[in-house]
Amino acid sequence: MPQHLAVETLGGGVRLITLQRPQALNALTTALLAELAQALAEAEADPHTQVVVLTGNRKAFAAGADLKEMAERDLTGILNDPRQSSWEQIRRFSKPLIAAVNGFALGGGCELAMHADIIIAGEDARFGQPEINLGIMPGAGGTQRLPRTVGKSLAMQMVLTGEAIDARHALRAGLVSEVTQPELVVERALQLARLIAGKAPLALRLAKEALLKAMDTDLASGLRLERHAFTVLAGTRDREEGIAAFQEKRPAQFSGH
Ligand code: DAK
Repeated sequence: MPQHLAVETLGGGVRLITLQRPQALNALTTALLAELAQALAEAEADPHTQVVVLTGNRKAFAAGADLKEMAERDLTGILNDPRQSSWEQIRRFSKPLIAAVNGFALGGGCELAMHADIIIAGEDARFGQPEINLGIMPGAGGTQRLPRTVGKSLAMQMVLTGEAIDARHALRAGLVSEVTQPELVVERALQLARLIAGKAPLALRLAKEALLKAMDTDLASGLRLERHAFTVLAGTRDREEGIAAFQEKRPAQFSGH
């Protein structure tokens, strides 16, 4: 049983993971990250789970790495750090992942939100990379994902000043796709999750892979991957079902084959 998060299997192919260290604004300890990586690995292996929603609480999604733990830990061995392999496992999650963010998403918390495919934010959400204030810099992808998402100037501003941006700014910058009232964030994320979970699993997986590829490759390679993925899907039963359902004016029943 995880101690620092709650995992709920909801109907309709959706799983909800809630970070639960409210006393420390969901700061990411080694143990919490390991539990999260494990929870995602279980969701990955479960054929009935198509989409995962990840959330925190009203005050914080996550306020970054746990600074009490970091004070005791030698950062020079980052490559052998157990947190590194948890981050890598989180990165490899291949089903759609939606972050529902209220309050602080700082440092590793902002980087965790950026591991999600879609971010829905409450009006009071704040995104920032304050590591520079601690004499360090982002270590879980912030310097790479942030500029690819919000552009160079804002990414530089956030990382070099350590100042956070609010939800509206994050929306304008493309870091989040929707802003809602704080109390509706999880509900909206679950609504999207249920919508996505009804689609063909293989198409979801390959579409996610192709879209992520767009963030880190040249156009020609990305288009090659897209063509390849499209060809794979063209041979699936779910494609036949999708087209048949359209013609028969009924909802498609996808099987994942
Ligand atoms: N760690 C531990 N405890 C934290 C915390 C954190 N990051 N953030 C908050 N808390 C705790 C506070 O200590 C306080 O606990 P008590 O003192 O009451 O026991 C409680 O949560 C409530 O916080 P505050 O009293 O400070 O609440 P405020 O509303 O006044 O302020 C705040 C909220 C979010 C502005 C403030 O708490 C704050 O500035 N927190 C620190 C933000 C931060 O600097 N985050 C860490 C960035 S460094 C790695 C990959 C990634 C990373 C590291 C390694 N590898 C792959 C190895 C990432 C590094 C980072 O994220």
